[in-house]
Amino acid sequence: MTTDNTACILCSRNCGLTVTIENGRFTRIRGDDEHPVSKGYICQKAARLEHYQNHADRLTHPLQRLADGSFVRVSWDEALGDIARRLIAIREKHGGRAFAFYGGGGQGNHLGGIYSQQLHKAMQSRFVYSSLAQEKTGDFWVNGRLFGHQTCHTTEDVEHADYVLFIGTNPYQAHGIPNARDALRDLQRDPARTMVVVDPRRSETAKQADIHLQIRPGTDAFLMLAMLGIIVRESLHDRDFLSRRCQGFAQLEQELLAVPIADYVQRTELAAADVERVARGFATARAACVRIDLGIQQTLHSTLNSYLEKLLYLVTGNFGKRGGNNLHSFLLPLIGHSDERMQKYPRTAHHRMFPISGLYPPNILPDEIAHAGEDRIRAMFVDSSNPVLTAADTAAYERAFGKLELLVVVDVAMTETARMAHYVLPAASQFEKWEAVGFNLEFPANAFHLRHGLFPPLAESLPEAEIYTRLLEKMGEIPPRFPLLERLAGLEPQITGHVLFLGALAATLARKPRWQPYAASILYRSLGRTLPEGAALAAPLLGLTTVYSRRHSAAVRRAGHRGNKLTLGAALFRAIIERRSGTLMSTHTFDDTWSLIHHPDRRIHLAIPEMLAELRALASAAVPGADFPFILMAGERRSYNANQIFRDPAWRKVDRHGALRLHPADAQKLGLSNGARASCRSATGEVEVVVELDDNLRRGTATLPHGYGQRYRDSTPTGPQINRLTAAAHCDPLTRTPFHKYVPVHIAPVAT
Ligand SMILES: Nc1nc2c(c(=O)[nH]1)N[C@H]1C(S)=C(S)[C@@H](COP(=O)(O)OP(=O)(O)OC[C@H]3O[C@@H](n4cnc5c(=O)[nH]c(N)nc54)[C@H](O)[C@@H]3O)O[C@H]1N2
Ligand SMILES: Nc1nc2c(c(=O)[nH]1)N[C@H]1C(S)=C(S)[C@@H](COP(=O)(O)OP(=O)(O)OC[C@H]3O[C@@H](n4cnc5c(=O)[nH]c(N)nc54)[C@H](O)[C@@H]3O)O[C@H]1N2
Ligand code: SF4
Ligand SMILES: [Mo]
Repeated sequence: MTTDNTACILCSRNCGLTVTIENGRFTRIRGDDEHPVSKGYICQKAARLEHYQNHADRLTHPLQRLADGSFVRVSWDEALGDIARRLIAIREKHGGRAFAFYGGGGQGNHLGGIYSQQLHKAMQSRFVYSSLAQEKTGDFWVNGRLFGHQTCHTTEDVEHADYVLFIGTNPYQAHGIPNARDALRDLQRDPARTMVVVDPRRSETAKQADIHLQIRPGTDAFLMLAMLGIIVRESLHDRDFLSRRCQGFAQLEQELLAVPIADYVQRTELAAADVERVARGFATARAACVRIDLGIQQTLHSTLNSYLEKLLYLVTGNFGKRGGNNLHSFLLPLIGHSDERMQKYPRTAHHRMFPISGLYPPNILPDEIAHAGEDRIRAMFVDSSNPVLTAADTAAYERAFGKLELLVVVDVAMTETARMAHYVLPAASQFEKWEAVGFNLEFPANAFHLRHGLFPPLAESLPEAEIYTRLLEKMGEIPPRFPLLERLAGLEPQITGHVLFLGALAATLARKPRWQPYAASILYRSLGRTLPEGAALAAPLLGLTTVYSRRHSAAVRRAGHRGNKLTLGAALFRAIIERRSGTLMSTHTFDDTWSLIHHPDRRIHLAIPEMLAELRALASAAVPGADFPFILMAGERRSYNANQIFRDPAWRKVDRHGALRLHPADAQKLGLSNGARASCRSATGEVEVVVELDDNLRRGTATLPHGYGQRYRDSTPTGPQINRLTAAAHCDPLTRTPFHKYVPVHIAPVAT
């Protein structure tokens, strides 16, 4: 029996855990009090992690699919050798545009992504598709314009705010903010602080709120515009902040003054007095912040919504201050920057779609594979993702993936996507290797947690670092050993903090530019050999801590790390390797905000022409068609769903069917009672569901949970495959993020 530290991998909070292990199993899971952010906090889902670690559908060996659809076991050498040959052949014949990558990390595993991104470079492809581009790329695009770079990501200081506006998010279940349930309880208990929730459903969070605005679905853009209109008309905006820190307000102000407030409030079906009260309360609070999520990012006007929620805190000056919204620094770069106005970012062949933050949207992928053009996508890798179930239109994905000349899936389990692959490569689980995430989104204090492996890799499974490095070797991109670098890595770290090694690495890469894209694997194979057992794959962090410590040296020192200009990065690196409960990596000051802005004038550029045009067009926007009687929110976060991370349905303590929730009055009209079977049909497809009555819903809406529909041990799917109902074209016209929370459907009883 051993006790050890790790982190939960089920959502972006990655709470620190203290675990007890007996005979290769978790027997006890608690919060880790030493973790610098979560400080002992966990939710009920973490206790079930044994169902992720040990289950019957874990992959144990590389598999190759035969013509009849069955899989045979092959060796790593055979699998990677054949994959390398086929990739090279496709690259030579069709060029890099024939290759696409999907995924690269889920809720707990982003170190693997550092390695997998070398493969698209080897393939000379920029086509990276990711689930982030079905939720957050509208947000990133707006950040790019406001702050000058799409990596300028904002966070919210809920803990210190007097007034918190939650729009389209349910942190009680979904988390997304530090120690959500404690933070909500603190807000609720303090009479001096106000919590407002905008949600069509009386969610668990809404039940705790001072004010719940039970908005008509899909009308948040109208609500936020009405609030902004009220704020400028009543002169509640922060003139000093706007003139010192922003540009473009005069133009924006004209637009906001023209908002037909009464008309817009009416569209939301909220009471005008409530909207006024919230607009005034928010604008006049000492410190206020906005926290949003999928409820406005996956519904009508999603990119505009991202712009408007940011305007709420910017126009009121609740930015770059305690209790407001803030920029933060990243150690592990979760996202990139790709301004579509520059030519260098390739557009896709069929939809002519551009990347945002370097990512392409899953909604267009089936068309990019299935179209008849010579420049279609022919080969793909999918890693840490199950797009057949999680991207819009499952049937379209099944058809398109069936046409690929080569599909390789890297996963820990046999997923719906893996079942379609030519090769399935078994990854070691997140507790069988050192891992970390780039979800380090706090400000002013920011932490990083490198987890170490708790178990040996299952059977022949390998960490992604090893899989992709071996593949690059098979492709002839890099040699297997780097003797000079290996020698230097071992010689001097205690004395000079890796200075010699980093110098030699830079010289090697300058001499061999062909190797530059593969710095991660080179670090792994050289420096990695000198690190503690299992930590080799964390070697690329030395490069990242070096860059981070140069850029944010004062903040890194404030967090307690010591070193000079050359050695501070190595000191941070060593702290990260050694501290098993996570490391405080930086303590910024609120003044750092202005240097985190990328525009050369260090100001926020408020007027975004595309958004102002869409904002104006809202006035004449029709209420979307009423051919379908219900609006389905396809993908609710509940107490027992966690994306596709669990496959064994036994992990759930409740809601085994993933019920369709419906207002009792609607259910009665349809002749449906609790537990009845019903069909839910959209323009795209149909699923059969079990009904649960829930008077927290608005009439005319229904909800289905995210994260169901997996097959386990060749069973029929457990719970609804919700993306059989969603459509590729039902998405934001600019960023192509899907409207998963606004799916028009019919609901009818099923004869039993
Ligand atoms: N338990 C659990 N937690 C999770 C996950 C999980 O699978 N399960 N997944 C994680 C991931 S990947 C993500 S991205 C986050 C997502 O986290 P959230 O976005 O917070 O969760 P959701 O339940 O998808 O949607 C939030 C709320 O939006 C509301 N909503 C729907 N339509 C509208 C609308 O038109 N306007 C407004 N204002 N609200 C609307 C819904 O009623 C819901 O309460 O959760 C993370 N946490
Ligand atoms: N209709 C609808 N669709 C949605 C949503 C919705 O609300 N409604 N939500 C969307 C959102 S916000 C998100 S984030 C996506 C999530 O959907 P996906 O991008 O598909 O991601 P996950 O569900 O996290 O899938 C994780 C996969 O990684 C595998 N895995 C776990 N550990 C490892 C590992 O260490 N290595 C490797 N290689 N694999 C591993 C798991 O077995 C699983 O197959 O779904 C999206 N789809
Ligand atoms: S699922 Fe719960 S315990 Fe796990 S990281 Fe998220 S909030 Fe923490
Ligand atoms: Mo997500």
